[in-house]
Amino acid sequence: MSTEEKNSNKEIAELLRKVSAAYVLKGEKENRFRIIAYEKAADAVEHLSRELRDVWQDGKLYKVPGIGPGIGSSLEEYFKTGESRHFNEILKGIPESVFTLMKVPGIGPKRAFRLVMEFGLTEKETVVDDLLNVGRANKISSLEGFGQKSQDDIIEGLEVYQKRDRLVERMPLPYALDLSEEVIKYLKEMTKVKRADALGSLRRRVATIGDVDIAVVADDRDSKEIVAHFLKYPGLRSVEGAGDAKASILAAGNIRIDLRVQNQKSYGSMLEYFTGSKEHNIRLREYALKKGYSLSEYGIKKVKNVIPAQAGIQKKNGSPTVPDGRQVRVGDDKQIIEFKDEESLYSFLGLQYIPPEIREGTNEIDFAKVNQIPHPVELENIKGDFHTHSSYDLQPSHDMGLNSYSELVEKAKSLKYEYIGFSDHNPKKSNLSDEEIVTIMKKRKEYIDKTLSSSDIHYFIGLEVDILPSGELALPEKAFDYVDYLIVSLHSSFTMNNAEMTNRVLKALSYPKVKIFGHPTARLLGKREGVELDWDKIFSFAKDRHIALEINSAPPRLDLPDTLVREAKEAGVKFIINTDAHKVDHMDFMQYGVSVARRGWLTKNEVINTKPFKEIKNWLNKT
Ligand code: DGT
Ligand code: CA
Ligand code: CA
Ligand code: ZN
Repeated sequence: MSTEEKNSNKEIAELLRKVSAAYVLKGEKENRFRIIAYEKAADAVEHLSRELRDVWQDGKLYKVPGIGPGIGSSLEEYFKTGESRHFNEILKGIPESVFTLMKVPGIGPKRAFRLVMEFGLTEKETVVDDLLNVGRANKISSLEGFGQKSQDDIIEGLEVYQKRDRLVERMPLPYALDLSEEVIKYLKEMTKVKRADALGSLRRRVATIGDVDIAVVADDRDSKEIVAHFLKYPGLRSVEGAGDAKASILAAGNIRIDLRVQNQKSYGSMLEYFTGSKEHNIRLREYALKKGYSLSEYGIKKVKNVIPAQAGIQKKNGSPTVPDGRQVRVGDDKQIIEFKDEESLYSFLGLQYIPPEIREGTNEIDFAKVNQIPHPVELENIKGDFHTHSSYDLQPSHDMGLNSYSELVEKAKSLKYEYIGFSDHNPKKSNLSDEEIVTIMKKRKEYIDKTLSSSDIHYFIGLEVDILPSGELALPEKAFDYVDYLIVSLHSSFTMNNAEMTNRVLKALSYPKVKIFGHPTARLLGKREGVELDWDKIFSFAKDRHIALEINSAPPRLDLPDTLVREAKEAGVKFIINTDAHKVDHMDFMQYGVSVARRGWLTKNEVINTKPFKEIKNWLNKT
């Protein structure tokens, strides 16, 4: 892996992991809490959907879960000066090649350091090859504390590492979902597989996925056979590790797939554990511990005598029940309490059920304690799509869609929508005079009204308009008469400072008929970071002017990002979830946008396209 872009989340996460490893080297026992803290912080940074540096600039660094005063102040210094004296101090004397070796399966910080020092392998570019040569020359086995078996394991690990072409980037959610469905289908070819679920970040519907986690329900005696079947998955490239009830493989594209097999009796605990997030699990454990329980992927154990009422359980006929009446087995202190499903697990702990999408270790447990987790918006609540591109040629500034208005309408009907909005790109301004554009827009309206005169679902004529660098719109105001609404979007000139960009957007939002700010950060997952805006200003303007922020469901976008969705919600902003379809099939992307909304804690009340037609008309007329 090459060095990461300075100040990117990836670079920062790697840096934090290095510091954690350095503490391991300096004494695992004495530094236990530091090691955990740095790992936690690294995890949090890796899973952020915004750049940490921008979060810091917004003054919200300490709102990131896992970043406390100690790590936070070092990071501030790092962002300000490009270095942190504390990090430098800790990392002093540890060659970079140690950190490279730590990425090899089976090599931890201590062994990496020892091997580098023993054999003088300080070149990080060649350390993997160099160590492989040393191992093949049979020189590792004679080191004190290593031996033949260790040497073989190290060689194997190095070979696996070499085989990975390059470490894959995190992949956008929809692609990972497709892969998981394929694997689940394959696993279910075995009738002994009673149930299989995609867990981890997939189940939480995180915008990008590190690896795919799958859990299977089966009888204990069948687990070996199921693992063996998994290891024959046709897309398999290499096996990373396998045990009796779990295995990890690399599939094509170097995508890692982790499998766990567990029996039905304790599947609830497995679901919870393997869904994560890690941060949520840690908090849930801390919370359970306060009540005298210890939590694992197999169930809950009593760690000391607790008063049942504290744990939210009441005695009924002598044996405890969870509030919804489900029976649980509580035996002696050693006995494990098993949960078939997650509802009973959360309920046992006195918590409201927490939807997977918000299990991110922010404050969901506090909300669940007092029954305040809002009911998340669902795909079934969606009544229409306002961002669709047709094949109607209005000489657009960007790509046209592939299907006609009638075909889009048919698709909307098949999705049981009440209405649809058409938002072709604006006519290309550089090629046309204002008069020509007005004529094109007028003709388009006439065409749509004529074509769809007998349509049995409601339609709105919209347009997606480029926000020019000045903040002006790429559409003359005289053409506004021929639309019901405008979506304004950033499609060019992405590098501007925060203040300029904010003014640009605010200007664009202030035109009449602008009802939607399209894919607000303009990010492209894995390709382009989102633009930086003064979000508080944007949110308050949007709220006052009844402008919806779009949650764009297109797989490479998923924009507005979930963390900003939650902030915007708290600022009182309304949202609209759209697909940006360029053909009818794309209208099925709606589920991904709904996931983003759910991760942002939205209920259907904050999502405009869950409202009936009449309310939509009112909203469009509000200024
Ligand atoms: P990813 O793969 O980077 O997109 O994110 P996740 O959340 O899928 O993470 P992954 O695959 O490393 O682990 C899957 C779940 O397993 C994770 O969400 C929570 C659980 N888990 C993994 N490692 C730990 C751990 O060290 N402690 C706890 N409490 N849970 C863990
Ligand atoms: Ca995962
Ligand atoms: Ca995993
Ligand atoms: Zn579009």
